[in-house]
Amino acid sequence: MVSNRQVMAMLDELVELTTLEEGSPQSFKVRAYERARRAVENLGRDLSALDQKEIQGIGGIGKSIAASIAEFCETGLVARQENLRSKYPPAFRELSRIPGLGPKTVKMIRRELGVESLDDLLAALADQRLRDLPGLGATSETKIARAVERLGLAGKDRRTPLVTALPIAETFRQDLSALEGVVAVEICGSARRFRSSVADLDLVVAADPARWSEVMRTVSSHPLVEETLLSGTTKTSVLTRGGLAVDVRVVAPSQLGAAMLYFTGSKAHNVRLRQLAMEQNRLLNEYGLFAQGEDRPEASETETEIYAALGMDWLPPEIREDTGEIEAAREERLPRLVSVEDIRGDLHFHTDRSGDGRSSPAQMVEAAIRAGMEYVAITDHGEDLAINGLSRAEMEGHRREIARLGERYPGIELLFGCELNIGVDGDLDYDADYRLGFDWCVASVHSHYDLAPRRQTERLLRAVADPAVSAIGHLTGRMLGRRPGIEMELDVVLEEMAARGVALEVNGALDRLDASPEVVRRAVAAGVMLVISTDSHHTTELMRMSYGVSNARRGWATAEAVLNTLPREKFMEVRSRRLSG
Ligand code: DGT
Ligand code: CA
Ligand code: CA
Ligand code: ZN
Repeated sequence: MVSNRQVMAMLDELVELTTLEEGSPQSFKVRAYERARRAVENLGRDLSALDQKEIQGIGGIGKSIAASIAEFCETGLVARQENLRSKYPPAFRELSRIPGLGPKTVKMIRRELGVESLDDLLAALADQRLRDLPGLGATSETKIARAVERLGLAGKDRRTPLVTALPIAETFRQDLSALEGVVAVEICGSARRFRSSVADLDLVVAADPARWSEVMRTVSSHPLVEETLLSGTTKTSVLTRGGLAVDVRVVAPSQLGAAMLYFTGSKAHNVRLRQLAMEQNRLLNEYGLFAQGEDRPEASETETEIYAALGMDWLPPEIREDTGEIEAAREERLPRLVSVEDIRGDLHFHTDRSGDGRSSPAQMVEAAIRAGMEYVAITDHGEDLAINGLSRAEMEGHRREIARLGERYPGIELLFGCELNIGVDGDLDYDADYRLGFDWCVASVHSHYDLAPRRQTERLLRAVADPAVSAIGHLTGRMLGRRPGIEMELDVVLEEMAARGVALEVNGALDRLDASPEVVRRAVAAGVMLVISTDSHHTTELMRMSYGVSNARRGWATAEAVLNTLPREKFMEVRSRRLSG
């Protein structure tokens, strides 16, 4: 049976393919697929239970896309998608994800230079063949080469961003969990450790051994799978159509903890644990922890039992990198990392008053209440963000609406906020006085990603120095796998933020995860407060909080380091103290 998630993956791929075909992400057809994808995302029912007429009745889905969805639900394939796939194979599609290479450009270099893959592109760059093409030049050649390098696209260590990999992992998890005899399906490897990119996915399935072959068959014949790379009785490796490798292992339920521990890694963490076991005359492997010469494990069913037997508390996967976590746990000085239950508020939050927001203020507030938030800062875009922002007059209407909502929902504190755009020289929206009228401002970079680090530093310092600014949003502006972030003198910026009491945002959007864990760790060390925010533009995006939390945990953040773990009264008090200087 086809899941809604699989339909969404199909529509995502059609967005990408059609962008190439039409030569623009703004084309009418591309937008129709995007609209349909959102409609499916927000649909509370299973698509596979509907016929074509009923699908067409869903708002946002037109006749021809409804037919494609019905075709997909029936056959697992869509003719249009198959045609485009053969026209634009995965190796070619990868090129269009490089910043500076739009769909028109990749098609031109294919036509003019025969560039079909990354290797071809690297060769063309090496021979300086791009600079003679219309619209390109030596500068664009350098930019493209640098983007390829910084995205880590070159060579064997090619990685897939978590934002692409996680939905695939979740699809396998759901589909395998539904099988008879399957007790648990756990996403392990670097995805569980929440690295922002993965080389491959690692899944561990605990199942009745009588059902193992059925599990392996289901993996190989999964609709997302292009090719089986390896198939055995307990391990199958497959390649998805998008080119991501997935390793699936089945184990007996009694061995689940040992397998999870082993396949979560990291390798360095595992090596240290095994050494530790050896020093205690024990053996640790993927089947369990064994006393010397024994066949029956001392511990194997849960990770907690194994860690306990080794003399430590369970370690959060996000910090299993051998950067001091094992010593800290053994000496009982491991900090208690922030968890999603600690979070009381969301401080970067949009409504449809921003051009890119998609739910009304009332819907967003109700969603925040459902998510258990005690306070939110509604931070729609300021006027400078050309297509999305609110003029001063619109902001005033918005202010009144938020005040009305505040009266209607006394259970939640609504802060009237703004996401200020940081201009090329650090200038901000509106004027200094007007900005001070907001309850909470997050200031973020949305343009000019290529300035020299010195200029980026100055730009940020100016924004940080503005008394209206409470937090810096998505610090580098990176889009994982698509756009490297800005480069700056990080320590200088963090020092200024600490001095002025400006918080650093950890943005929960999976394609941002900005600030990165490395920056989080340095920020906390520099005395900068953190805020973890969802940057939601729709009611379905509040769940990003858990991603932001995981990313902050990778940077060893505790609840005390995160401002929005404070209860409502305490938070309001701290905020007004800062405002009064
Ligand atoms: P990546 O590169 O993003 O796929 O990162 P991981 O950590 O998922 O690496 P992967 O897929 O090669 O292996 C998954 C886990 O399996 C790894 O985190 C630890 C474990 N593992 C793999 N190879 C070894 C090994 O040679 N020794 C030990 N102790 N563990 C290993
Ligand atoms: Ca992996
Ligand atoms: Ca692997
Ligand atoms: Zn935003």
